[in-house]
This record gives sequence, structure tokens and C-alpha cells, in this order.
Amino acid sequence: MSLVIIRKSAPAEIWIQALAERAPELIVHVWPETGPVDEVEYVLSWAADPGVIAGFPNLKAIFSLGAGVDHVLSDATVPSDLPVIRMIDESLTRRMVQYVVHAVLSRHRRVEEMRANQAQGLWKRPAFPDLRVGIMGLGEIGRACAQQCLALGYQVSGWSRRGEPLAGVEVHGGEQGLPMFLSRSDVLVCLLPQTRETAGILSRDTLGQLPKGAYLVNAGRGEHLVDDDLLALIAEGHLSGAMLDAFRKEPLPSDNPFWTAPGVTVTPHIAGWTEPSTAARHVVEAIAALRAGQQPRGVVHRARGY
Ligand code: NDP
Ligand code: OXD
Repeated sequence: MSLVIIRKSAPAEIWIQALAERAPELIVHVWPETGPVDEVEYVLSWAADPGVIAGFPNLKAIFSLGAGVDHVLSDATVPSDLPVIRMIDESLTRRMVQYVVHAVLSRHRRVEEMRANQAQGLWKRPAFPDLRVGIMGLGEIGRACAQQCLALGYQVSGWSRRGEPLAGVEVHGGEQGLPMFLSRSDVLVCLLPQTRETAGILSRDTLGQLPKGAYLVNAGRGEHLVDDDLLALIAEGHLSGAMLDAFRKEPLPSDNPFWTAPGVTVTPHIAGWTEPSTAARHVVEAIAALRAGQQPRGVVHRARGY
């Protein structure tokens, strides 16, 4: 039984060590080194080139190194019957919560405005009206963000496909719940997966339904956002700004208008990242479940795309 780690950027040593501590019997290779391909039962992958995963004939499951699995499902050569397992990692979730809370707090407490005042030596004490936080996507990460925003005293609503209840949160479900949800979101936080249904969901139509002066936080995927619609709504004064972590093209090209748009903060897809020392547990537990014929946590529903 072997596992191949496929990733292009960060070194894989920490992953190898974390997996070895929890599953010493697991033979781990780092792409492009694979050992005998027919012995590879698992891949742990981020953005493998199309066709690479399909090159392993005896795979039992595909693990995503991140919470999103769009990078796996967009590869048409990946066999449709193989379990795809998204990352569920307490460190990743915690970091996403930190990012979202930071964005909400800095918008609420007008940090940019304070900095601008400071630059002019201005002692000015603005009002800080209460903000309502709306979270799109109440999954592993969205729920944790909602809970932390609640703990900070914000009024929180959420939107998900099924609209499953969440304590303390006003939950709206499906297309019919979207207008009410949007109308109550002074800060809209997108934590949706990228699927056919969610592509382009942050458009003039939806963002235009936010209250005037609303602020967008997109830590989902760049494909959720219609870039020009956001820029236009900011220029028109309907939205006050945005904090964006994910983009249609990454790295964000140097001539992209988001770099210089007033009120827009660009972060380079760093809202959250997977920590091997904790995430290895998820991988090892999922492998054990698969081997025992059980359903592991995080298996993606292929038709839904998340
Ligand atoms: P989950 O799969 O746990 O949750 C997904 C949520 O989105 C669920 O609440 C689901 O609804 C909802 N949803 C999916 N499709 C729709 C739809 N069509 N309409 C309404 N709601 C929908 O995902 P995670 O919380 O683990 O991760 C969410 C996303 O965050 C990832 O897919 C990734 O894109 C992004 N991410 C970004 C990172 C970054 O660094 N920027 C890091 C980590 C994740 P329901 O509950 O009804 O199923
Ligand atoms: C992601 C991640 O899905 O970093 O973006 O986990």
C-alpha cells in the first residue's frame, strides 16, 4: 500500500514525517517519484496536472490537500467512481476563522479609515454602527466562522443549499432563501465550494441586493465572483469595499484592477492552509475507514461537486 503526494510548491517533508508518525506502514512517495504505479492506492494532491491521477491504475481514493476539491473534479480523466476526500483539518478551519474575523473586525472598526486619518495626524472618532454578518456556505469552515462571529456579538445569518439549522444563526436555504439572506448582510462572507451552481454567484444581481455600503469577503474561490460587477458596484458607491483571497487567475496578474481598486484588499490565497501535523490524522483515519469498508469523513458527493 503506498501513497503519492502531488504538489507543486511547498516541500513535502513535513507531510512525510506527519504520515510516518501516524501510519508507519504507509509507503509515501513524492511526485514525480511514485515507486511501482500499480502499488499506489492513494494520492494526496493539490492541482495535479490533468491525467496524472488517472495514471495510477489501482487507486482506492484521492485526497485533496485543501478543503476545496475543484482542482480534482475539473480533471475529466479522474475516474468517476473513485472516492474524492476533501481536507478537514482543525488548523485549516482555525486559520480561516482568523481571516474572516479579521476582515469583519477591520471593516467594522474602520481600520483603513483610521490609518488614513493617522497619516494626516487627525484625531477623529467616527461612529461604529453594528454590522450584520452573512455567511454563504455553512460547511465545516462556514459554521466555525459563524460561531466565532456570534461569540464576538455580531448578528449572524447564513446561507446554504439545504438550510440546515445552526444555533444562534438565522439560516436561509436554497435559491428562495437568497434574497432575504442578502438583504441582511452588511458584511457578506463567501465560503462556498466551487461548483456548477456557485460559479459567478457573486454578481451584480446578488451583490446589488446587499444593503448600501456592504462589504464583501471572498475566501471561497475566484470563480464565485464576477470581477467587473464588484468593481462597478464599489465605484458606484453601493459597496464600500472587499477583502479578496481567491482569484480567477492565481497569482493575480500585475495588471489586474483589484491591486489598486479603492477599498479592495488583496491577499494571496492565504486565508487558510493545511497543517500536516494535524491534517495527517484526517488522512490516516480516512484510509483506515476505507480499509474497514466504512465511509470516511469528507467524501465528496461527485454530482453536487462538494
Ligand atoms: P463544506 O463542503 O464543508 O461546506 C460547503 C457549504 O457550502 C455547505 O454548507 C453547503 O450547503 C454550501 N453549498 C454548496 N453548494 C451550495 C449552493 N449551490 N447553494 C448554497 N449553498 C451551497 O466546505 P468547507 O467549509 O470545508 O470549505 C468551503 C470552501 O472554502 C472550500 O470549498 C474552498 O473553496 C474554500 N476554502 C478556501 C481557502 C482559502 O485559503 N481561501 C481555504 C479552505 C477552503 P449544505 O450545508 O446544504 O450542503
Ligand atoms: C483551499 C485550501 O481549498 O487552501 O483553498 O484548503
